Amino acid sequence: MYTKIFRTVIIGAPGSGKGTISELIVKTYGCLHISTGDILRQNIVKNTDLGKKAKQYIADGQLVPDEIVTKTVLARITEVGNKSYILDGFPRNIAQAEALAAREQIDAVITLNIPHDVIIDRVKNRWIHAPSGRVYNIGFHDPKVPGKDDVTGESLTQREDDKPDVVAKRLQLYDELMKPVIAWYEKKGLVATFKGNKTKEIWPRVELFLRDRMNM
Ligand code: G5P
Ligand code: MG
Repeated sequence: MYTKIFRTVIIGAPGSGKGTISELIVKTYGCLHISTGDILRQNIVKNTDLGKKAKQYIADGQLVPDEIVTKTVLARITEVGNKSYILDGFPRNIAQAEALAAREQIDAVITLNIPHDVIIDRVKNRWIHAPSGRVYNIGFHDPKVPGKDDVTGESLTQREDDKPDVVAKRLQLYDELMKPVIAWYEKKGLVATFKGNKTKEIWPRVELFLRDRMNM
């Protein structure tokens, strides 16, 4: 367990493995995983005001408006307090990056660079347990009982935004909006990029990078 506070942002296209790598970071370094997508989907399941506002944007593969997401994520960071975390899905544009920088000092930015054709194949097989954010993938990380969450036994669902036309839109939006965000963090000397087709090849490199940055 790492004892100093270390704040990491993870950036990557839809389906690139941000959630999967974040969970490995959580298990290895004991930090918290803050995923804006998971927070929004949990609110949709609970039918909260936030969930009602976010639902259509997510289903259409569009960004939820900045003021809603930024307020939500900063509130979550306040709740977390002085703890290390990995921030997954935020920032999504320069305005969000600036709002985060005004509030928090980020120690490292991990970017995942996975070919789009690999991503398109992966998300077809993704199943989730929306209330918890647990993610499965047929043939890569299967649930113990087909179609059921390992912990609760509840039914798994597919994400509305994993339909092929929405995935294509999300990939395009990612390329357009995130290149400037990555360049913005590069100027600050924070970025490490990890290229590959498989999480099992990428994770050992991410682990070494973090170990080095944390001076462990
Ligand atoms: P999200 O939830 O942030 P995305 O699009 O950024 O969504 P996503 O789809 O959650 O990212 P991921 O987390 O990068 O993908 O990938 P993952 O779930 O870990 O892995 C993908 C699949 O591949 C999984 O099934 C996993 O098991 C499998 N997998 C992993 N590694 C391997 C491997 O090596 N091999 C194989 N075969 N499979 C593997 O955002 C969703 C929406 O919320 C809104 C937007 O509308 C957004 O579109 N939103 C925001 N809006 C505004 N501002 C923000 N900051 C927002 N954040 C979210
Ligand atoms: Mg995710």
